[in-house]
Amino acid sequence: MSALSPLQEAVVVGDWDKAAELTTQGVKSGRDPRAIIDSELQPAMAVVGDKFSDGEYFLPDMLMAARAMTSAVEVLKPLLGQSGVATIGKVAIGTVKGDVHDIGKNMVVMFLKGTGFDVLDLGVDVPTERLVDEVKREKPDILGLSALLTTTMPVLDTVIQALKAAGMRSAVKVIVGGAPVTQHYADLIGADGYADNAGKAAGLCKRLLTGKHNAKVKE
Ligand code: B1M
Repeated sequence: MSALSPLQEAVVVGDWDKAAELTTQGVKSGRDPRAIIDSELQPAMAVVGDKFSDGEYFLPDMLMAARAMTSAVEVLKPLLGQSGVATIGKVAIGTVKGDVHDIGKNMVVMFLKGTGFDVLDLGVDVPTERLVDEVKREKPDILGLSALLTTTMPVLDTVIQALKAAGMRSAVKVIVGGAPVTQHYADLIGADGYADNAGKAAGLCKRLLTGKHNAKVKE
């Protein structure tokens, strides 16, 4: 990646106060919150991932960067969470068992709320049995599943199989996402949709609930 912006630099080095301050400045100067996420914050986390892959960063460095990213996202949250739109459906969402990554999932939650969805955030490392139980109990229109590791990606399939075994598959649309997940994989496991970013995930959910119930939607 070329030179980092000051905000990206703050995220990459894990300076959470500065990340929040620079995000606040960006918003005050009229920048679109979604553009700050797409063009600055997400690429900064990709740099962090590369540094981890290269052996330059270790777990504590990733954690500090994650905290800086979260403090920046917290500044943007109220701006993205106010849609003023009546609830258009209910989405239960969680990161699958064995996976504690939640920044991307939290961004999807933010965008869903901003689009007008009622969101039940189930958190991270959510056991498959609990996901099935929540679908039975809470009756969401859509179940959103996030997986960030190649080792937890197959759990997306496990959840879909568990829903089938419980006779609940047709009761809920299932959408999947997370860095290693692809449209091809989503099709392979019979998910109803896939999105590669939070904004698209919210758009996908909206389309799934507005007349295209039986069609697979690609994002
Ligand atoms: Co982890 N980690 N991590 N990590 N971590 C990755 C994912 C990794 C790619 C880093 C690397 O090696 N380059 C690598 C995975 C390699 C692989 O599996 N191929 C990795 C690893 C190896 C690990 C550990 C195993 C490290 C270790 O212990 N040795 C460990 C696993 C822990 C576990 O889960 N069991 C681990 C731990 C951690 C921290 C806890 C330190 C921290 C997470 C903190 C947190 O989430 N609260 C962390 C971090 C920060 C990362 C990186 C650097 C950043 C992830 C992130 O937040 N990205 C990451 C590198 C990378 O992603 N390049 C990495 C920003 C976020 C906005 O993007 O989550 O992709 P993302 O979400 C996007 C889209 O994917 C999509 O929309 C989001 C927003 O646009 N999306 C959805 C996500 N969910 C969706 C759901 C949808 C739709 C779209 O529908 C439901």
